[in-house]
Order: sequence, then C-alpha cells, then structure tokens
Amino acid sequence: MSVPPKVLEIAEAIRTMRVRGAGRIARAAVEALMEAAKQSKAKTVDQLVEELDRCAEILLATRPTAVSLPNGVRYVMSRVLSTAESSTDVEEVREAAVKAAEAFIRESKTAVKRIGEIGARMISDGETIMTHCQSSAVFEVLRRVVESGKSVRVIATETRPLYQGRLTAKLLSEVGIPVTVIVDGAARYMMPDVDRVLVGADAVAANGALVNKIGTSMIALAAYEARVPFFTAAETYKLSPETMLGELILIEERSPYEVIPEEMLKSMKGVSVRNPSFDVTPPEYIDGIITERGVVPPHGVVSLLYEVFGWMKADTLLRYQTYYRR
Ligand code: RUB
Repeated sequence: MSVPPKVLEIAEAIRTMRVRGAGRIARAAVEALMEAAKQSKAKTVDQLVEELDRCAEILLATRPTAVSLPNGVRYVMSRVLSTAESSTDVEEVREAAVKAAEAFIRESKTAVKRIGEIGARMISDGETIMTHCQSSAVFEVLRRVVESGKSVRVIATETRPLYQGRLTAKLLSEVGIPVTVIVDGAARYMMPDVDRVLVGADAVAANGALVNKIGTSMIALAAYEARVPFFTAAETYKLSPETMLGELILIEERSPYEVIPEEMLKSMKGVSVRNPSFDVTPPEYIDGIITERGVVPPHGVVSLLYEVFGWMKADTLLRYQTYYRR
C-alpha cells in the first residue's frame, strides 16, 4: 500500500518541527488525511479505510505530546469509520473524510479566534504579561487586546533549547506590542513586574493539569509564589479524553544535541544530557483555562470534556483509542 508523498512530507514537517505548535500540528495532520482521501485510488471501502488508517499511524508517530494531534486524527477517522460501517460506496466514505477534515480545520481556526476575543476581554489596559514559548492562541489574545485599543507589554522567555521565544517576540513586535526577551532562568526574578502569565497548551488533562513547553511549570510556581494569576489559552481539542480513563500524557524527549552540540558533548566524558520538551503544571497553580467555550477553572475541565467529547462514550472511546497511541 503506497502512502501519498504529501502525507510523508507533512509527517516529516511535523517531526522535524518545521510545522510546530499544537494547533498547527493538528491542522497539518488532518490536512494530510484529507489529501490521502482525495488522492486514493482505492476500489473498495475497506481499501480506503486501510489506506487512511496507515496514514493516521504515520502521522500519530510524529510527535507524542500535543493531544490536539490524536484528537484531530480521531475527529476525521471516527467519521470515516462510522460512514464505512453503513456504506459500500467508496465515494461516500471519501467525501466523509474530506468533509470531516474541512470541518476540523475550520472549527479549529474559529476556536483560536474566539479564544482571542474572550481572552482579550479579560486583560486590562496597561498590563504586563509574561509568556513562554510560541503559541498562536496566546498571540491571538494579545493581538485582540491591542486591536481593542488597550496597551500591553510582554515579557517573553527565550525558551531554550529551540528559542521559540524569539519568534514570539518578532510576531508581537510586528503588531506593535513592546516585548522584553529574558532568559528562561530570569522568570522568577522578573515576576514582580508581571500582572499575569499567559501561555499556550499542548494538552490539558481531566484533572486540569496543563502540559506545555518545558519550563512552564517553573514559571507557574514563580507566579503562584508572587500571587500573579496564571492562565492558559487552550482550544478544547487540546483536552485529553484519555486522561478520563487514567492514561498519562507522554512527554516528548528530544535530541541531546539540541542542548549541547554533538561534537562538544562527545568530547565531554561522563556527561549526558536530558532534553524533555514539555512539563506538567499541576491544577493548583492554574487560575483559568481560556477556551473557545469560555474560561474554566482547572476543576471545570471534566465537565468540559463531557461536553466536547460527549459523543465518545466509554466503549466508543476505547474503540477509537487506536487513534491515540500505537
Ligand atoms: C509549542 C508549545 C506551545 C503549544 C501551544 O511547543 O509548547 O505553547 O503548542 O501552541 P513546540 P498553539 O514548539 O515544541 O511545538 O497555541 O500554537 O497551539
């Protein structure tokens, strides 16, 4: 069975982080499934499902932490499978895949816009906001704040080892927001100057814990100590239904050479590097989660999970769990 080059290309772009950020990753994976459905030469429904299933497997293996990726793949595949159960028409199943992919991409873009509107209303004129890494949802909130005539100042951590904070600084400066970049280790030192912390999300667990770029939990701790409110901007497809069943979210570990160049590390006998890419911020340190359906406290995540994934009753969830982790 051949996998369309476009799918392999998108999978590689996600794996190598040319496409990065949880929302973008999910949309790219769903676009890949749509392309696979459009290009398929399958003669039977079973063949088409098998091809899409293979593509889903490749896409799910790219990066393990952002739950938006399996949620996006599952959004499409659950609709493909339920159509395939009642139809022998390949075109009907292909159309179900394309329509589901288009709907996911549309809904996810709308969710980011809505988070921007909701989040911007919460921020007062003149606030100083600390952010970490680069998040499109956070950017949308801040963009809307200035669009509504309020002024904000941002303190952006540089976000070692890949420096996504530089990108954040560049993007914010392009919309006229003054930004101060700090090294990650300066977050606690700078906290007295901060009115609010706002970060993105790769996943939110059923207990309200946040999984986001490594270092987020230390910033949350420093914010808690200084009584600075800590918020995350997270579309609801970043909520993890599996955590309702007690599953843990996998934390990606990346190459040590992102931290110390290969040649240098090899010359340092007895030195090893760990490079976890994400960490978990416990719910106690989170004041609110800004979603497209409104702002919820961490303990409100369970109800939101039921509301969003209500179609996924326990047995259905287990059935489609295959699109979560292979
Ligand atoms: C990106 C990161 C972002 C979230 C949210 O990590 O941690 O905060 O993915 O981003 P990486 P968005 O650079 O390793 O992908 O709001 O754009 O979905």
